[in-house]
Amino acid sequence: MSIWFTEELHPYYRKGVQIKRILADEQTQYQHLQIVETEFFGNAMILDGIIQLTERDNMGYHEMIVHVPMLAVGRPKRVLIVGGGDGGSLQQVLRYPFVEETVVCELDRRVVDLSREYFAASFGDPWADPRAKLIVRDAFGYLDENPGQFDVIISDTTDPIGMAERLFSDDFYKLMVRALTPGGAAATQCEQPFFDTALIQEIYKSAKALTKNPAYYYANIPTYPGGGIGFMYVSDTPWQNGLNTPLPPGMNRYINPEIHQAAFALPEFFRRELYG
Ligand code: SPD
Repeated sequence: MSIWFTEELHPYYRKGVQIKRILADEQTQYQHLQIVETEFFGNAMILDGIIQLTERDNMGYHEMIVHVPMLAVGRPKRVLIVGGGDGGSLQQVLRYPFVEETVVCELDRRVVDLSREYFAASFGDPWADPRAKLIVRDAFGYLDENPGQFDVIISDTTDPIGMAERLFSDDFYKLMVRALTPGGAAATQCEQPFFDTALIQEIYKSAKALTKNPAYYYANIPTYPGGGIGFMYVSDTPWQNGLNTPLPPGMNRYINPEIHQAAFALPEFFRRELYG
């Protein structure tokens, strides 16, 4: 008999993955955290019933949310990851030898602990790198106390539901841009063009009011609704600067120069909605 996990992030759309076994299942202080072994996608993390990552397809997410702003800035030294307790973004940031410090500001310590246990085969142990610093707290306060501190900020969050909703607000974008150094760049988890058009429009409006060169880009991730997810690039520095910067040492599984450029090409219906 096969067991299926079905996700229903949107009331009108469902997707499922076949499960081999449940590896961890607990209610943390903040959320329902499950790690499962799937039939095809390797281990997967599910938070409050929503797939956050799988071993097989997370690379499109983590490589794109990290390398696009990192390459645009050129030689970033200080990086902040908001959320990202699974360590996937941290692993990618630490590939850059010139990065001196990466702060991960994650609310839920259990996400870090269980990820170290169940995703070591994919992410290694980036937390053991002396350049990694974990801060377990809400990102709003941390951003507020750290203006002008970070060359790159990655907002690697869950969906805008419950406690994470504020991370998609104009107030959050203001604090995030304020925490950047001049010429710094941020990239944020920015949802799905088909399902979340209005939200993305709002976020683009905030980003446009705060920086000169925001832009939306997209990656294919089969286990996310609609088969992929987008990111908002937020910076005065054009993302195209990154096309001339070499990727960091180590193996890429998703990004290459062609994908980097093509990710910013948007389907016409959505390009019109976003850029007019
Ligand atoms: N709809 C799922 C969106 C998940 C975004 N968060 C992924 C976290 C991976 N580090």
